[in-house]
Amino acid sequence: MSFTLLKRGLRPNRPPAPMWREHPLQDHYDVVIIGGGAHGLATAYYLATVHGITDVAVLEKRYIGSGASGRNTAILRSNYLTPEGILFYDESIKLYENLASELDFNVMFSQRGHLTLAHTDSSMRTMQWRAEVNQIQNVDSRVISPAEVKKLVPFIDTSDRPRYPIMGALYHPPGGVIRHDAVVWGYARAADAKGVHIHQQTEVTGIDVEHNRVVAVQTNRGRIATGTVLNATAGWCSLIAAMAGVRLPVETRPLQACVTEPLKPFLDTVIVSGTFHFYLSQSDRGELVMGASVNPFASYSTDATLDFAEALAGHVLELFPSLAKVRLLRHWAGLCDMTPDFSPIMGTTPVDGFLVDVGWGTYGFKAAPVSGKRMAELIATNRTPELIAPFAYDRFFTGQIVGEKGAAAVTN
Ligand code: PYC
Repeated sequence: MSFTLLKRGLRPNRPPAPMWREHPLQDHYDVVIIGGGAHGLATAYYLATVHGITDVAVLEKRYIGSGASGRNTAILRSNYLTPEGILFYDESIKLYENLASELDFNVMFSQRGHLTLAHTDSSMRTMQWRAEVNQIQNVDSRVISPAEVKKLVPFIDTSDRPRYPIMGALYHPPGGVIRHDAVVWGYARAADAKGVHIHQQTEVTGIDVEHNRVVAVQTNRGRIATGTVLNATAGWCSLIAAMAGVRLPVETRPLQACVTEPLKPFLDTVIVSGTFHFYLSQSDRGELVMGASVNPFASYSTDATLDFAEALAGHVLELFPSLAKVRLLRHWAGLCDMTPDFSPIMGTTPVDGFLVDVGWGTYGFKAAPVSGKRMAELIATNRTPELIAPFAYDRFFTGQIVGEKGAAAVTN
């Protein structure tokens, strides 16, 4: 045992140093970011580190990471369908690959490979399509046979017993899982160290706009004058945008997920089955982390429902019958802001100084580093980076949509 470890072990129990500080709420900030999730905190971090803009407040109505950042199933991948989406998520994966050393914080990114199973002729065609578009963009992604699936996942049933037997899969080796809380905490700590103010329990109650320009944000703790506001919320993005008079083409749907009791490690890839409506991975703690599609109705409820758990379990057991006796441990829901084309809305809005990084549907966590970096660039330079230009708000008026529904983990 090293001397330092021994010294720490013998030291009287001291509470760990806080990872970010509390500050009084100032009555002015250069930039106000609404939403203390991975996107908002990443934007604050890149504003401070890359652009030297540190007079920044991140406002979070509960605690940081309490929204979609802490409620997703932590899957990362870049095997999308559109060239715009693939380039964008590929930059995110590259940033994630380096994030632990950049933040000096272990975010536990495990690039264990990602398998999207195909059970029908039409999904085989879509997988082939995705593989080809991915390869053109230099993203490692290929269609593999059921025998290769079995080699990667010995416990999966590749026989013709399941209701929809496995016909092949899209294999994406760079995909994997990450510790989502660590990403939030790592960005928060690094942003705080650069002077960003993180305000938890600070709810936005209004946005003041004068002559079509943002001038202030109203909160439950007071008014903040500012010329730049970024809406980086998930679940509430259309309500926040409405405060500035901006209407978003977004419908909010709950997405449920759950984990089982811990098991010995047996699964070291991420498994997705669109036909059976589930995705599954095993966490470092041994729990199986599972989810399915969004609820079939718009709602702000984060209730977990028995029929979801029942259906999910039935579908997982089709391909993993040996899990029949495994018990569920936790079950929760998060809120997903769905856009008509399943792509996000990033950039400026018709209101000067009011920017958005919203509408992430079920893809948001994967994009936190790249959207943070590129939104920070937009705020700092007043120029929209090429990588995010296709996701502009006005595409819904010009008709230049970026249809990414075909790359959804499961059909929504
Ligand atoms: O797009 O990979 C995905 C995903 C998994 C869970 C929700 N979305």
